[in-house]
Amino acid sequence: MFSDKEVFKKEFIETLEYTSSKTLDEASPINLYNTLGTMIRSYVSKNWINTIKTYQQSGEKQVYYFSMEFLLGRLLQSNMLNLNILNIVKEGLDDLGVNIDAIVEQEHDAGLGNGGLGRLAACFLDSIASLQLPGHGCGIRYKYGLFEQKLVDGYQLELPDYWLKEDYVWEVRRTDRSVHVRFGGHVEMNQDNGELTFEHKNYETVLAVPYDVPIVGFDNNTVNTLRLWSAEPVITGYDMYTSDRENYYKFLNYKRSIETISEFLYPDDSHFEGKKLRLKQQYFLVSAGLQSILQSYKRKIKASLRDLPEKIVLHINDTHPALIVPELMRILIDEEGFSWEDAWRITTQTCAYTNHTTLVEALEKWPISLFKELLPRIYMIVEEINERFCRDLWLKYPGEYNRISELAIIADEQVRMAHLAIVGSFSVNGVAKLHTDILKEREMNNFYQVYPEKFNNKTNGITHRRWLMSANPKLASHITDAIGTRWIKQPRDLIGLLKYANDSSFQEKVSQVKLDNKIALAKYIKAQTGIVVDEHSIFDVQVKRLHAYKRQLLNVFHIMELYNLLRENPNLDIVPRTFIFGAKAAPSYFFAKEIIKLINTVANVVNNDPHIQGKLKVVFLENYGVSIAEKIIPAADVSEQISTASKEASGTGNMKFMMNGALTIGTLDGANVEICDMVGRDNIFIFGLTSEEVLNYYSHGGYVARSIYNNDPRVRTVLDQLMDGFCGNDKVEFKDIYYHILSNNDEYFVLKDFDNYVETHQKVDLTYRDQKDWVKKSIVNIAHSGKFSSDRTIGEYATDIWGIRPVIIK
Ligand code: 26V
Repeated sequence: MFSDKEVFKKEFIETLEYTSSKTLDEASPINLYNTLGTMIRSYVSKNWINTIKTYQQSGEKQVYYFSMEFLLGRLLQSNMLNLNILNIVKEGLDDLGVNIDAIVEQEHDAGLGNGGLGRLAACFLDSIASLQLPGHGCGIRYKYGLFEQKLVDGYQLELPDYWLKEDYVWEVRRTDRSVHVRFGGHVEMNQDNGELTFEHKNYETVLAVPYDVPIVGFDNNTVNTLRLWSAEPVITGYDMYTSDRENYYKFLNYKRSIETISEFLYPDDSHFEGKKLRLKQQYFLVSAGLQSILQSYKRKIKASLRDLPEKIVLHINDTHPALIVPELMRILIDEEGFSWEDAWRITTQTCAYTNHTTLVEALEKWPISLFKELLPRIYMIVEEINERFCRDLWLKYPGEYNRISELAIIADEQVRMAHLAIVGSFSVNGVAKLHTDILKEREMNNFYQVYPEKFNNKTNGITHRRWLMSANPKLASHITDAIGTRWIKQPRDLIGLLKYANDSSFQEKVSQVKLDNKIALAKYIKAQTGIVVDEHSIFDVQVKRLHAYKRQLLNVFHIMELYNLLRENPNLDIVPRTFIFGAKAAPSYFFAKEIIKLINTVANVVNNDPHIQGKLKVVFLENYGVSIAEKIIPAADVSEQISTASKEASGTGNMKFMMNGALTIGTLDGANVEICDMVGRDNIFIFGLTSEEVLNYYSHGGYVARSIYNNDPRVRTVLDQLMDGFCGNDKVEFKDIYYHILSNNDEYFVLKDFDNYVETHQKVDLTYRDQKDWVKKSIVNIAHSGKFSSDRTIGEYATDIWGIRPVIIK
């Protein structure tokens, strides 16, 4: 490690010359980025090797977190922060006349995830390493991450996210650790000394090549591994050098078809589609990951596979990697010669599963025909798991056909992945208290009755290192000035800020930081969109994926209502507001795309109407992702967390905003409930139906959206404006929204919650006028945000589920 900035500067110049053959004057920003990245990567390599060795020698149990998504964002700044060298580097670069932010900005976000689930996985890796826990990530190295969003005339356009076009400095290709994954073919059963054996024949082999990314812990020497798998053809000399043209083209086709497996991330996280390629991706991840784990287990740990549950845990992040259950069974039975009973004991004591959604549309159910054709041996195993499970159920619930068919893993010609994950795991957890209660009492109640001991809650968290220390360094520094540094390793200590909630000098500092962050965001908005926003207006932000249940629509309807009021009375006394949106819609989710167009259409009208005296601005920032979030969240005054109660499993944006001092306007949904419990009703703006009320309406009816339309003139005006070309739009442009609300009876209760939402926004306005009161509430939020650090969450996973302990790396 560089001991001081002089050493750093010298090494920086040397590395620059070595990596780019350029001097500082000649170097491009990307040259500078590669130089710094290469330096940091090489600094971590000693600790990386050391961590792997120490884990091996310690014989401690390790967790492998299997996830189809890791939404890492950029790594340069967070790695420097975790290595405690951010300041030395910043000062050294300043001396050299180089701006560190300009270098950091060069890194392309690793967008290997859709949203909440993928970002959670990334926060978890950061916390696992920072708590010195032996744990690693297992994922896919997609060639294209989540699409890049462009707005053209207010419409979303998707461009491929070719994030690897520059070398990715953090990865190390490990060809020597490649494994084979098999697809298709058929299974032959044989009798061997009275034992049934299974032989997989005529399969297609795919080479899985791992790329390892170091995961650097905070101020410790731990460097864990995120192993990302890439699909390649198995090349033999014959394939390569054949002189036969036809064979050569065949080979090229084959190569392409193999490489498709790790080509792109599926961008639709709202709708399950039974796509063969997606199932291929899932098995590819699971089989490659598991083979490599077991190979290293055998190489390093002298124990028998019988003891696997004492040595490793396989975590299943949502049902996407649930094939790990039958894959482990396959390896234990077919390759290691275990009996079914022993293999089942080992498997079910090794796997643990997290559920991240109760939306039925997102539940994975694979058609048997597709499953069987692609994974014949795995299908046989799933069938056997199902038969044995149903037999047990029959003993528990004799004669209850309906109950048993509801619980079955295979039914209606489909394989139900959630059922497989629950039956094959020793732990099933939800991601917030309310979500877990809904799983236990409703969505998975029949499973809860069978396995009450498996169910538990682990409320989500976010890494305060990225989302506070790195994204909002000025706030972090004021916090440290006030309460010392202990909060950095013990985020719960942020509670010490409560003492300062009424302290004028601290309040002033917090207000000033917020203003500075708003000025910086205003600059970004101007540069990106040309829109000028008033940094003294309330920055009211909703950034997250676009989904009907997240109700961006409720937000827009409120803006339309405010605008209508201002049109009627331009002198209306309101605190000026800037509404900021960021959201990607799944490419085939037409309703969501219509909402993006609506936001932009309303923005266009509002921002260009001189009558309203600039009291209202609406901004849609394109291509929302991790790095843009890091700019937006520290500048927010108001955090919009307005999902239909019961629908948002947890939410994690809510926690990021709170930690940065924004006040939440939200429903009692997901982790909002726990945020509310922590800060108290005085420090959060809660509105809307409760989850119980929503679920009651779903079960028993009784809600008629049209009667609200008929009786509330504000609602009628807003809805009619969708259809009368008021926004200068084509009259039928927003008809789907209109009919979704009025003809389909407003599935997500937008109209039902409208009145209360508007009223609650009036409270926001009134509260903001008393700046002292506002900043006090803001400090109370920051003070209570320690609970929502992913360090707390991971601590709970480690003790309650994984049974792993910290290992000190010297
Ligand atoms: C589903 C699918 C369907 C097939 C294609 C790709 C794909 C990708 C993701 C998903 C499931 C998405 C589930 C999800 O992201 N849940 C979110 O998880 C967050 C972390 O626990 C939580 O905070 C959010 O409330 C929850 O919506």
